[in-house]
Amino acid sequence: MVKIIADSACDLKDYPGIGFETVPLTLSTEERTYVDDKSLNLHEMLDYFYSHHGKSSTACPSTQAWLDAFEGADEVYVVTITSGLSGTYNSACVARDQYIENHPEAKVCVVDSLSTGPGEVLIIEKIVELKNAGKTFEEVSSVINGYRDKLRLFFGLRSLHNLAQNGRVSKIVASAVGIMNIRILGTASKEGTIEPVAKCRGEKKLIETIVSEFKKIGFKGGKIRICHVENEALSTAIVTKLKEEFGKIDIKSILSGGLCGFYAERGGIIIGCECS
Ligand code: X90
Repeated sequence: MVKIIADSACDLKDYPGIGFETVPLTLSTEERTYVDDKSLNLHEMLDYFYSHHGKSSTACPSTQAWLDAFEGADEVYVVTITSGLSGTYNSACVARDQYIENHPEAKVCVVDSLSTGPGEVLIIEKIVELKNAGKTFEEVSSVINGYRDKLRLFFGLRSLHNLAQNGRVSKIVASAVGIMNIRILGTASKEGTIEPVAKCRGEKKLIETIVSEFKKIGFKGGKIRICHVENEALSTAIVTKLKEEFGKIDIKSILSGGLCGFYAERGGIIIGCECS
């Protein structure tokens, strides 16, 4: 049996027509833990974290959680959030080694997205496409990292508070935001870490800057996937603008899950695109 397994930072709940599962990260304060699975209520979770003034943190899936998801499969593809910001890739690799030790006939390929959310989605969709085209494990695993390297990720955030509090971005970068109406536009570096691009005053300016960044990287109309944190209006405006600029493109937007929602924060948007 073939399984495609991603951590919950991919923001997908299901993937009909293929053996797809997600393994949750968790989000905690000293008094409560949220499991980022299908039953999570994003709105309630965000309300809780905004009303909570103590420390909050997140944790990657355990090796055992990955092993439980692998069970029953002899061909596994795992897609994880960037190893530059999370231990998730590492725990998946430990699980892969253990699984192969116990099931010597099994094949497991772990892909470090060097990205998150929509970047993971694009990789998952590519694996599905290759498998549906009848490609073998060896064929898929030999091309998938090359595909990953052609992806780009941008994000527009209203606040970097949770990223800074958890040491994922420097306090200096974070202090630049938080001012009314300022959005920070950032990108994933080649190493899968956060790289600030620009500060934008208001969403109109943010959208214009996103378009100019897409031009700068030589975007030619590849696939685009978006996740937003309760900001349908911004995602719709970005979709409209990108279609206007680049013509007929395959572009889809979804609501974020818990992990990306916590870090990108309310109003935030994350955009992944193919860029050859
Ligand atoms: O292991 C853990 O506890 C998870 C830590 C995740 C930390 C960062 C998640 C960021 C999600 C923010 C904007 C996108 C940045 C992506 C750059 C590669 C969303």
